[in-house]
Amino acid sequence: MKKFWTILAIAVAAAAILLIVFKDNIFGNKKTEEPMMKNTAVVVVDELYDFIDGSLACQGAEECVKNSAAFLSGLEGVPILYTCDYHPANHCSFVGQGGPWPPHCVQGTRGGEIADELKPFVSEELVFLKGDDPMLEQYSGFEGHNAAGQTMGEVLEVLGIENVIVIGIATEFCVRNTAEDLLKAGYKVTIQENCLACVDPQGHVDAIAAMKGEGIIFTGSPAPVF
Ligand code: VGL
Ligand code: ZN
Repeated sequence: MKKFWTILAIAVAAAAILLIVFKDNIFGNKKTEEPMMKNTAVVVVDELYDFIDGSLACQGAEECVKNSAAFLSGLEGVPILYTCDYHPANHCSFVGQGGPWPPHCVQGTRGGEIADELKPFVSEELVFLKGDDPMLEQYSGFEGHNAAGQTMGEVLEVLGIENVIVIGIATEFCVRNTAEDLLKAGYKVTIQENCLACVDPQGHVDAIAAMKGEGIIFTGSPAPVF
């Protein structure tokens, strides 16, 4: 009889060990079953007509918009935030006011409109305007504001976002500044490299090298034009 109890004890112990070791296989692992994209948002930077076919048309912009639309259409349940350069006609960055740029993305003009291909993914409250102070250049969209006056930083916080995927135009100006502000604010930042366009191809290459050095992650095959 003693032998019976010994064998039973060993069997119970063995079953308990097997249960502990293989519990994820038996019951499923809650952690890895959570959707990968749960804490992720996408930020689409300045995919606006003046940067696509207008006064500041960027290299690779058509390809960038096409790839961006394909990328966004494959997402489900991921907040998609947009930044929009939104300048008054007398903005300090324009050549007429001593700045480096031709007039672009002037409020109320087609040049400041989001590309039609990306419109299906736009939610009004996730559009962040920037560069609307005539005296202030604002490449980063992180402190841009939506119609309700909330900044991108505030909205990302409310949404519980930890990972941000950045795409858009231009690599070496608004994409870089937005990505760097996100990184500084503590987000894990990934750039989808086939969804970029630039003012200057060498500037694009240099900006990517610098961003990689800072800890920004690059994914997606680069567009062949670069
Ligand atoms: C941008 C130049 C001037 C950009 C904005 O979106 O990268 N570049 N304003
Ligand atoms: Zn601008």
